Amino acid sequence: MNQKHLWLVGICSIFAACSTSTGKLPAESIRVNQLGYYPLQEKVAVVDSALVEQFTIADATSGKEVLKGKGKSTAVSEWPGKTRTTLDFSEIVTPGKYLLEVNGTSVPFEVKDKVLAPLADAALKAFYYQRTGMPIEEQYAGKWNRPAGHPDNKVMVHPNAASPQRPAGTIISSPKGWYDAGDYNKYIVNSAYSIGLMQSIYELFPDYFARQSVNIPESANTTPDLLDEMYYNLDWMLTMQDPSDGGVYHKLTTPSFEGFIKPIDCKQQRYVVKKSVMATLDFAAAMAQASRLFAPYEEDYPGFSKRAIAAAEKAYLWAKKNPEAYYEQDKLNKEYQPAVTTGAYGDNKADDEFFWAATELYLTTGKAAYREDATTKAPETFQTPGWPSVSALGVFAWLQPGRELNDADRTFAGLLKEKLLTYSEAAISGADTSSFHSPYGNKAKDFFWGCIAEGCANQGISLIYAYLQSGNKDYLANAYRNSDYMLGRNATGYCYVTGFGSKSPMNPHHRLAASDAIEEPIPGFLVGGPNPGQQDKVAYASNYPDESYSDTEPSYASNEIAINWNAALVGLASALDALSGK
Ligand code: 9MR
Repeated sequence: MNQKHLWLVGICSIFAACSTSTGKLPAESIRVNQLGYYPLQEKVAVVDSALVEQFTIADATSGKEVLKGKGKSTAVSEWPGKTRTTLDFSEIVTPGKYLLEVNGTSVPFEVKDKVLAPLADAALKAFYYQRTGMPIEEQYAGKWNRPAGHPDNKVMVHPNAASPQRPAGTIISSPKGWYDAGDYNKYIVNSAYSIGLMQSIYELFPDYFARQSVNIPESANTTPDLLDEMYYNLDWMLTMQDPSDGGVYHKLTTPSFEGFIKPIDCKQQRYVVKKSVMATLDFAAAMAQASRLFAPYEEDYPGFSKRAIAAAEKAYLWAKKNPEAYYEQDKLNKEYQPAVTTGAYGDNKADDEFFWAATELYLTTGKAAYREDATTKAPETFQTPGWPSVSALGVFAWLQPGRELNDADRTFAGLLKEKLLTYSEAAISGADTSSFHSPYGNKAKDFFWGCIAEGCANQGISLIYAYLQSGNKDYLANAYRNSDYMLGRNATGYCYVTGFGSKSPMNPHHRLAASDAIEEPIPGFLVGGPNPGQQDKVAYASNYPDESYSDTEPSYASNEIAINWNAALVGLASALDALSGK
């Protein structure tokens, strides 16, 4: 920077400082959880200014002041020019509507019971909107109804997936399932992982989900809606298993992404591609877990629990025989036509998938061979879940409260618990004085493609397991802080879920929403969020990692929606709602 620029920056910051200390703050600079706070939850706002000395809280209806407090300045952020102030009004425990006033500017917030329940419901309902191969009807979807798209009853075996029983060009039927994301393809790795994460949370809070009703076609049956929704995709996944050997095709896809057109206008041929070890193991894990969870629901899903475990065992056998069958799209494209350029979900480390699959198979069948594999593939350290890193799902399964374990298994689970608690202790350290008063969101490495789900929400979910294992409420409080971050108390001031909050994404990278001629996006979807990679090359307003977000449709790197991200949203919102009395 040259001298002249330095001088200008100096003058500007003095001017900014003076105008903030004396004049009004823009309302935008006051960041709250835009959905509100539970009565017993810690309540904090963050102001994008270092110069807030005091604040007041008034009852929004009567205008009467109910609290006066002082701001606490937070640690200076990693990025220049960003010093913020934290306002703590946790003393407000009475449900109601309030106004937070800072330097003459007011923003509303709410305190209420069940504050995240509508979000948890909408997050699950989002999967219904993503269903392929059936009409999305008005009685369930309101104005977002649409005719059935992508029947997937004439899917072609791609040359890279050819086998003696199914040569290239063989036509198979592989209907149902969810669209993966903003695109229209169906990917086993991401599907199975998303189901695994949601089924884990279901296993934690079965009573919560038994009471939930989100108005989907199966809501009237006796199975909880969450499981009904999982079934719609599990049923598709079963068709992706090659019956001759148990291997699972990596994905069902068009060669290249479709345009921003309606599902019914899509005409490209769809293919199943090479069977991969990742898809096969993730499939095995989710099916083995589903087999346990669906066992009580034989009436609605006759025979499924048995079918699921048989499919899982067959898949696992295939994976043991093909442990290096990675899906390497670029390599395959050099050998086979047509080239496939859609999402790769490539991953060349299978230990975590073996660990998760062996764990679920052991917990469902009790067979010693699976236990042996699970213990040898156990992770060295705890890592929060994400589609390429699924060991946490295995850890969660071992740590399921109330699971009956023998002594040896209890010892093994104890080791995993230690790893989870070591991770959690490090994660929450410093959160109290950090810029956003949260364990997530204070370091550059927190921001990447899909980080609001796979970084922020999944850290929250991990902390919930740590709380349930240890009883330490700090972990739970920090999980709530991550939900505050996701819902508005963050660097951009966005509540990152469509249809929720006062400032939320209007232009997600979502083909269904973009082609439906309805102004509002389909509600209940978590977008990927700030991503300094900015791979989509759209114009971002800032290059700071936590501000690298663009609410524009072409921004696939920061503003897409995806089933794995919504799985994280279902998990965090449902768990926090279920635990809100604690
Ligand atoms: O979630 C995926 C992210 O971790 C990767 O960095 C990114 C680029 O490979 O792909 C993301 O997944 C996309 C998938 O490949 C295709 N459907 C849309 C997904 C969300 O962007």
